[in-house]
Amino acid sequence: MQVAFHCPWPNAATWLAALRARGSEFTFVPWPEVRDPEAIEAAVVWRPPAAILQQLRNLRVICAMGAGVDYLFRAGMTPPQAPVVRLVDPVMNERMASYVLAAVLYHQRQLGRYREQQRAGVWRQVAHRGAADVRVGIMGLGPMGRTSAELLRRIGYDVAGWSRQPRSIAGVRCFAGRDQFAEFLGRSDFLVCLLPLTPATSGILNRTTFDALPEGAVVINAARGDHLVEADLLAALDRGRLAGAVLDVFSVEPLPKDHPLWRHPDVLITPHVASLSNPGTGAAQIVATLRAVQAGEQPAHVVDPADYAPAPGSCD
Ligand code: OXD
Repeated sequence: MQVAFHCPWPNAATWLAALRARGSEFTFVPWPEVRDPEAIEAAVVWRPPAAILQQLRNLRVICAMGAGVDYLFRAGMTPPQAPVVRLVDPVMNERMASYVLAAVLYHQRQLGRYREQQRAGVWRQVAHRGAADVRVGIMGLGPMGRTSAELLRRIGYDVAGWSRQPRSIAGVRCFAGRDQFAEFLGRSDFLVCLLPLTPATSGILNRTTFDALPEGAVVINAARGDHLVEADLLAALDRGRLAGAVLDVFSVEPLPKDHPLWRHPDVLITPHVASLSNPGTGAAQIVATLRAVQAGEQPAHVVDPADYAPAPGSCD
């Protein structure tokens, strides 16, 4: 089976080598070297230009090189016959969980404040709440949300989660659906967004959401930039409704140099690093998907296109 490969990342060569080593029965062809698009039966991609997928008319599967697949469902993007499979990787889940923990600790343990004090040579101890008194609310209880909730719970935080379908996680209070959203927000001192980006979740981090949080809450977004209405966040920070934000993802990446978020004292910015895909484990999952497709079987982790259709969809 010939497999087209499109990866704009600096470690693309490592990915290609990992795919070739694990799936030696497949012919992986980096996109610019594809000579006969009709012969390509599978694609392994990260944010490919629409023109690439449109030329691959005989695709049997599209393997996304990350957990989020929203970009593959933009208008005119994905050939309708090809199922999309996303990465579900325990290594990525752990990475996301440690990012969420670090973001919570940064605020809970006043690390930003101490950094400021250090610059001014100030020795002043600041009180902080213990984990049991910190209420963390995680939006999205897919594999990354669940792993994050479980890690925080183990450490002793008061954790809740919110998802479209009711979920059950030991020790975590689970809310579901729009009806329970306000109650969930009302007990979230930290609001963590790990939702997939769908028409139902785009812009969900907005003024109404912020106003439903406890005064002085902190927002953490490690999902997609378009979940957040940036102007609403800046306004909520400026009027003191929110105490801070930790942002890993942005509507435009890299974040433009003149963007006000860069300079806001209450915003901590990281450059989309919360849970980078891992070539070793990622290639293993992708090769398993290709083998399933070649054997005529249904691969694991196929995305439901209905969740990305322009009607209310997934909040997992
Ligand atoms: C992903 C990402 O979707 O890193 O995996 O953004």
